[in-house]
Amino acid sequence: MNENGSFWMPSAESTYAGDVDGIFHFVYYWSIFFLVIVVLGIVVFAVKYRRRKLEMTPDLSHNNTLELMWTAFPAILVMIVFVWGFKDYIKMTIVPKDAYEIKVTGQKWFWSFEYAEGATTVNELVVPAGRPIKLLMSSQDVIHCLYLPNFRAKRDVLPNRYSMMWFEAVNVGEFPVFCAEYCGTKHSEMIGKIRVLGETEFKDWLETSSASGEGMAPEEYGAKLYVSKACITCHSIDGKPGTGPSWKGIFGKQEHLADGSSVLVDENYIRESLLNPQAKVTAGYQPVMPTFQGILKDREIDAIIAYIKSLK
Ligand code: HEC
Ligand SMILES: [Cu+2]
Repeated sequence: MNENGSFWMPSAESTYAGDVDGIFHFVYYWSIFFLVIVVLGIVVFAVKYRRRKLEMTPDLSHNNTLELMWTAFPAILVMIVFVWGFKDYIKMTIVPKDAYEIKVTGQKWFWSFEYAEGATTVNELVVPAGRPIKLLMSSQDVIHCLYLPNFRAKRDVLPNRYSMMWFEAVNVGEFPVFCAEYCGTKHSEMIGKIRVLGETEFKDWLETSSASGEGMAPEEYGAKLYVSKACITCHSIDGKPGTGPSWKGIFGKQEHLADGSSVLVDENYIRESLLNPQAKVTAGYQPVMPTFQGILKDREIDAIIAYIKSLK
């Protein structure tokens, strides 16, 4: 397996990726082998035994050796695939005890990742290389599926229960993260990336990200969160409406709501829009704003409010 992957597979980046590819190629090439034999057999027999003149088919009912062969050989192959597959499945399913845990939340339509040290990221999973990582996953709404093709890792992410997945990255680099369970209009845009860092780079990253916002002006920090928490995917700051209303000049203005009433856009309205977005839905928009309850800390909400205020 070379660094850029093969024709069939992207590059292998986890400790068990080679095992997955091994069994995949085993099943795959045996299938091609049998496909060729069966198709060739059909063609050769069809030509060789086509009806030419009126003659009786010889009275052949069976052939013991042949039947034994075509039963035993596939049975052996199936057993090999079963034992091999089960062994690797167990390896991929049982999370190593010393794994570093990261909480993953899927919701329409982005991923968020929370670290015990306090850092949270949106659509960017940062992990150290050479250390088993346990992902503790759940969904805020519908079923999603976290898919890391380079790591041969994929598992459904469900509302109301946890699912788990682990992997250990072998190389430093950046690789894609997808949602592999159709989850609504923007399912195809539920894309993130996984950034694998060296052990010391990861420590540094974790330290700065967990303390982020300190020493920054609130609106400057808010501008950063606007991008890193993915508000930018639905809200513009130049007045153009997107999936959600633009933030330009909304602070202090009367906003029309879907139920016909109106409300003043102030600190409390913005806070409520973030934590309980469906409480007051802006007229002309679908109620698709995800809740950021549990994702944004108070400090971050304050910074976003300061940023929206600054967008005159
Ligand atoms: C998936 C798209 C989407 C994302 C991501 C999103 N929003 Fe929204 N947002 C909406 C929609 C749609 C509305 C209007 C409907 C409603 O009020 O619920 C809205 C409304 C709002 C409002 C009220 C605006 C007004 O004029 O009434 C605020 C404030 C807001 N969002 C802030 C945020 C922040 C902050 C983030 C990022 C942390 C964010 N949104 C991420 C879709 C989104
Ligand atoms: Cu999804």
